Amino acid sequence: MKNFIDLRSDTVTKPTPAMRKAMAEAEVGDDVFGEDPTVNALQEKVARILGKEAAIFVPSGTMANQLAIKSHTQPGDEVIIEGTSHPYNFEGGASAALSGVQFYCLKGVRGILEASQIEEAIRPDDHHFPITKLICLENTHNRGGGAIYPIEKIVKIHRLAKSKGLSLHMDGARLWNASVATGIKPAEYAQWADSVSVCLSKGLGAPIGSMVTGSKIFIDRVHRFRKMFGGGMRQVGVIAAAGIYALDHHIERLKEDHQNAKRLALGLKEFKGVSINPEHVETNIIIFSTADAGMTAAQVTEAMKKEGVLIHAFGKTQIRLVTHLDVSSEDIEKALKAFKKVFR
Ligand code: TLP
Repeated sequence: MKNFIDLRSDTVTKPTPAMRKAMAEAEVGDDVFGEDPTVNALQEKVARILGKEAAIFVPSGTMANQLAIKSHTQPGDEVIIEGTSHPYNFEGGASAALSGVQFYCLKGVRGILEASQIEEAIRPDDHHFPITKLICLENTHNRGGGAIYPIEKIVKIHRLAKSKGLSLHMDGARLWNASVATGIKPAEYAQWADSVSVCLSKGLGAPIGSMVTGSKIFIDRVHRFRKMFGGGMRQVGVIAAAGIYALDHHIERLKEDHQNAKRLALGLKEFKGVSINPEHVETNIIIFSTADAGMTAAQVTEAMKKEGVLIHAFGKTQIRLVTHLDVSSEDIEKALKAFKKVFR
């Protein structure tokens, strides 16, 4: 949407001129034959960054999560997951349809679960029950307002999973944000999970693309299912080049998105009727409630659009804002002026 300040998601970024140049100049081959040198370079790079044996390029974060779930489970298995997680809420029921698994949903605090909650949810070895096979975590947590999974909680969940013979998948669509905000390297997070998915097309600004990482054997299995799901692509180096460019140039700058998100949250807090805790804004996502302003999220969204700012209504009175590469600090000040008018 031209000339709008777009705070709906960090998925809306457009490739920069330098990224487009890298894409145009990419060497390509047929990736279904494993012959695309740019895809191979990207896969090796991401595996190295996450400290995993292997990585595979896939079209979307949804496919990354679904391939991981499919590769870890058998039909009828149970997957322990947080109730506001992405795979449970925003992937079209894919895990039921494509993997035949059921979710055991737990209530987290801003998306974050405790190992003790998970322990209680693990099924006993009894033929009445489904077989618990997998635990899924989301770092950062989207519906949790970009909440960072504290690493000590991840370690505890990892120990629990290993002691019970379960696999652990981390949806790291925004793991880069967690890493930049905490200084904890992506590989330090990734070492505690059997598989980690990451997105190149959110905060990092690539137009398309996600990765699944894990052991060589696991990624071979993902590769087979990627073909089955129709995710094998041909001369896809043109897109992989954008991912390589993003990893080289757009990770450190996520700090700016986090500062912009904090500024936005602190500004919003000043408006009567806005319920927000700026301390909860740890990365690039802001969630606030309009209930006390006597306005629905849809009304606020409509009014903001008239002011040239796009935002995302998340439920009846909840709004989500996401900062990213294509939103400057000046845009944040403009958005705050628009909110001021709307909440006056
Ligand atoms: N999330 C999108 C929407 O689907 C809600 C967004 O705008 O934030 N994991 C997480 C944690 C995500 O937030 C998303 C995208 C995905 C996976 C899926 O990625 P894509 O959109 O590439 O399939």
